[in-house]
Amino acid sequence: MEEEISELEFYGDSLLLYDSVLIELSSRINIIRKSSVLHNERDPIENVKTRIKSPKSMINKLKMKGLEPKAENIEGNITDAAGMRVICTYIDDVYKVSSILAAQKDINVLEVKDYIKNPKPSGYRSYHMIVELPIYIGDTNKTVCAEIQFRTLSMDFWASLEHQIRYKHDIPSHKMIEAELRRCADEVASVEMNFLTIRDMINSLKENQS
Ligand code: 0O2
Repeated sequence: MEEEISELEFYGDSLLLYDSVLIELSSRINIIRKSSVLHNERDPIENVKTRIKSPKSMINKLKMKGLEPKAENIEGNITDAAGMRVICTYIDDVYKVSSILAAQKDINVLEVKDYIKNPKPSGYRSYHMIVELPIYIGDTNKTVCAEIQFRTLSMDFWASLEHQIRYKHDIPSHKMIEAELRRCADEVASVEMNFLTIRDMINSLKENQS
């Protein structure tokens, strides 16, 4: 069996840049969380995950774009070598947290894909933002890209299960399974809206009491 190439073997020196951009973004997200709590607001974030795209997945992506599968070809062609997933509690938290981050002066938003307003045909919902920001290594700096996926708990629940069941598996598309997964996505979204309504009802009851 062919041995998988390690991250360091494939990415070389760029690995430090991708690691560093994820450290930087995680720290900014942490500050947003701490600031909310300090101002007696609810923490809008449930958890944060980061990943460097696996060499195997990156090699496939480069090949699909007609590029030679080497790390030098990532810059300028592929923006999700570094990826962060921010799991928020409610939909309004997704828009609030993403806009706070987007407003930071040294962060440049290159692209936004709002799969919450426009879900993918699969039923996938998330808010994707491609950003670039300066990363300082010693006394030099370089602009590095990352993909941030903002989603709610329920969107993450659906996407994780769907990913395990189907996404990236080499199975022929099956209309009935696809329709069922879309139905589940709609149901999960509708349950989420119910929770939002209950939350707002509780908040207005609290306001009326005070
Ligand atoms: P991984 O392992 O998560 O990195 P592009 O990445 O630009 O070539 P595309 O489709 O234009 O391709 O990008 P898009 O729409 O922004 O989505 C890319 C990522 O979103 C995927 O990354 C998944 O993480 C997630 N995603 C998109 N569609 C689906 C879906 O139908 N189901 C699930 N579960 N996740 C989805 P990668 O690179 O494919 O994989």
